[in-house]
Amino acid sequence: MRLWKNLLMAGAMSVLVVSAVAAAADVKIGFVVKQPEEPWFQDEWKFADIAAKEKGFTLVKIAAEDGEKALSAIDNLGAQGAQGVIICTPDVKLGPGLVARANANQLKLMTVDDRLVNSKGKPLENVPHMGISATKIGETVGQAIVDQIKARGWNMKEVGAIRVSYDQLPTAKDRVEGAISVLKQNGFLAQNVFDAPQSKTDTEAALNAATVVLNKNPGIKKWVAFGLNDEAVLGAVRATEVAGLKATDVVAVGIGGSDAAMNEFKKPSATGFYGSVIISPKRHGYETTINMYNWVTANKEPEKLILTSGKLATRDTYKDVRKELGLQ
Ligand code: FCA
Repeated sequence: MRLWKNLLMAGAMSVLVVSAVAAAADVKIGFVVKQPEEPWFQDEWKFADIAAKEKGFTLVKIAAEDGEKALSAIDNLGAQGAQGVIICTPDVKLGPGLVARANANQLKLMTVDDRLVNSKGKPLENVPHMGISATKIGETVGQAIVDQIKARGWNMKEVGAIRVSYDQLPTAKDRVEGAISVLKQNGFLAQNVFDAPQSKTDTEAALNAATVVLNKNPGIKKWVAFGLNDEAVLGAVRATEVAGLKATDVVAVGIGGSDAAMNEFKKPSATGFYGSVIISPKRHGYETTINMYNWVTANKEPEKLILTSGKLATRDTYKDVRKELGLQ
């Protein structure tokens, strides 16, 4: 009797296991990013791939550099029979359009990094989102800069700041404003903060924008720089080099910690790129994808808003910080 019961149980369990595996193999999830050439997004994809492999589902990676491509990526995923999509959109104002398109294709929608907004600029709170705690991370950038200004014995009132900006993106604005608030609290002069608006969020656009600021202010000999990511800040650093400033006269702190920053730290001598607040592509790639998988397979809806933290790293500490964050 006991034996029969055990055999029956075992049989039932194997049916369960087999059907769970079959379900995973049927799952298809899209991961759409706005800038596939940026190391941060490559890392996100890498960690999303790890999640897909672990659970045995298909991950479809799509690059969407503009709104048109983002919308057709959603249609494409729908046509392929995908059940969910995670997107870092090239334009957050596409929000309602993307939601409508995802609904029409019966796709569950989550956003990563950049949160969708409506026509009034308010976040679409119903779409589950994982972003960074932008203001706080910006404050960490500001504090690192203030500490270096003090360590180098500079007169705070004579220092200029390049604010590499992309204000149409709320997370970008929050990051730079966080940095500025800490600078001001420490006696940095508001009139010495110069806006360098990027036309797009890459190094070249930042270099061009920062060059204008430096050319307009030849009287300022010591500079700090910050922006939404490492690429933006590296553009400002390159501009200071072209302008003939020495690395010791520049304190620039980025956000990201992917290869863009690591390669700079690996250079034989220090540049003006003093540090980067390392954020977690593992959480943004792996965890978002697992959350979507659980939503698709177990109807477990993800938290509406998850904000991740960051940790300052310099050329002296980045190896340890990366290890600590599980990024090695
Ligand atoms: C935005 C930026 C990226 C990265 C991400 C977390 O999407 O453009 O570089 O910082 O937020």
